[in-house]
Amino acid sequence: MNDRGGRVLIVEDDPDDARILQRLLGRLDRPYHCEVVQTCAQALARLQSGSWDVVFVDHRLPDCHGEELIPQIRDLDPGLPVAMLTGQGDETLAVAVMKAGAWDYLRKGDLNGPLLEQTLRSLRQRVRLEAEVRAAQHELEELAVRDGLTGLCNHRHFQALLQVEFARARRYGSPLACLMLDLDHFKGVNDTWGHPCGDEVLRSLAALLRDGAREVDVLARYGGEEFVLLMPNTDAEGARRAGERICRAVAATPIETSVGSLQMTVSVGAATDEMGGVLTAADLVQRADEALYRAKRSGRNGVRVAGISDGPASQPEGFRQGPLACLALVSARLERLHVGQGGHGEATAEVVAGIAPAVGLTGTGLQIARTTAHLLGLMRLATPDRVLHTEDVLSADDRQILDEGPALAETLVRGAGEDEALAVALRFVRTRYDGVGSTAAQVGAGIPLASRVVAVADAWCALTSPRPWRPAFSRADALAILSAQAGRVFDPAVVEALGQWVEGKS
Ligand code: GH3
Ligand code: MG
Ligand code: MG
Ligand code: MG
Repeated sequence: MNDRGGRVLIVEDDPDDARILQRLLGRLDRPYHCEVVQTCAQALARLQSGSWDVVFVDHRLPDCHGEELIPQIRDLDPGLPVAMLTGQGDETLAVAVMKAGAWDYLRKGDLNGPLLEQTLRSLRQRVRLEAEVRAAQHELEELAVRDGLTGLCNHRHFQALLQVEFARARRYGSPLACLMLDLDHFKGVNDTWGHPCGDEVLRSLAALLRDGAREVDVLARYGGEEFVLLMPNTDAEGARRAGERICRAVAATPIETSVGSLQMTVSVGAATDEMGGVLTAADLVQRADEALYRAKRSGRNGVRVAGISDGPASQPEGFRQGPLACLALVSARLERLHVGQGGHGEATAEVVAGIAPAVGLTGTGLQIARTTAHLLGLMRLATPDRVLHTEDVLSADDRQILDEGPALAETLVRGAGEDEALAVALRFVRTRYDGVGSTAAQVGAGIPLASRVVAVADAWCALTSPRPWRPAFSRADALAILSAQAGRVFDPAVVEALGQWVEGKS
């Protein structure tokens, strides 16, 4: 309904009443095109097939009451003005029809030109107001889910969609991949060309990513110059390929800005919910974030996949060329074959790196600890499932097999002429903090720091990964288990640092 009149549907079974209303409408300044129907069924049919600006509904109709029809009209079009025609002196009915969703009512006996004019004016006003409210609501809804700069889904909305996609993937047993993308050296764009130019780059990149994403993917601006892409039904290999495609596309596309065209690159970290230790949607994002960190460290403009070692291009750090480098490569390949429960060395090394700063493990010491973690992962591959996965108390023989791992690694390290400190770290990695059961003199702070850190990281990764006989422990439970053993099995300061690191990531 606009100021030039409009189309009116009159639902009225009394031909005289219908004619009066039609005549009055015809005499108004604005031309109203009227159509009369006699029943509810006819009214609904006409409402569905045409476009209307206002509906007048009689109270008593052959096939239903007006107040039964009104809610059905509301369902069809909540914004369509409906006025009820009532008999004389029936105020109770008037209240009932307003409750049913009518916008106004007219007493047939009072019907005259000026009253009709006034009613239509107030209906028009309400239409305008409702449209304004709807537009404001729409804008609010958009603000709540969209990022203002790029138009992509915002961080908060992404978190909601992530929960939905994660639950869906679990329900249907299909893999869900998460890619974290971060522009390389973006600060340089701001510093050199100014913040507005940086904004242009972010907008262009968002458009580029949107063009490349599938309909089912969820693409969001995660924050600053970080984006996240959720890919349903995508496994680790698919995630890697998608990440590589994005890297290539960004590197190959000059980004046009007001200062000229700029060449940007992105780094990508990918993870899937299929890898061990991913219990919650937040774990998935965290793994992708950690992989992104690796992608940055390995030189940017590339993809790293959580739980999958980097292979020949970047072997686990700390190995020199030689026998150990070969073994590390073999173990990385083997772990790749067992992504579900493998990746233990890699995961442990990442946890080591996470908690190291808080306990003052830096430089060479940190590198030794990370290498120790990788070697433990490698030794796990050679440990029979029977020993790794038993629920029972280990037999003496099995216990020996388990303890042999670090000892074998130590022998390898010495044989390969690697760092003596690495050999020592390996020797003490299974030594309890209180020294119980150890024949060596080293106790507490006498045990190398690298060994104490790896011991905690190793236990944490084992607890938070599922095993055939038990699900993974939640982070809170795993922390509680380790805390209960702090001071006896584990260095309390390292357990404390782990707690802080875990908290910082959640
Ligand atoms: P790296 O390759 O390690 O990721 O380096 P970088 O420079 O991209 O990363 P860093 O995290 O140091 O810098 C990110 C910069 O992004 C810092 C911040 O000022 C800028 N930034 C964050 N949000 C916006 C934004 O909305 N617009 C613009 N123009 N800059 C932003
Ligand atoms: Mg009637
Ligand atoms: Mg960043
Ligand atoms: Mg960046």
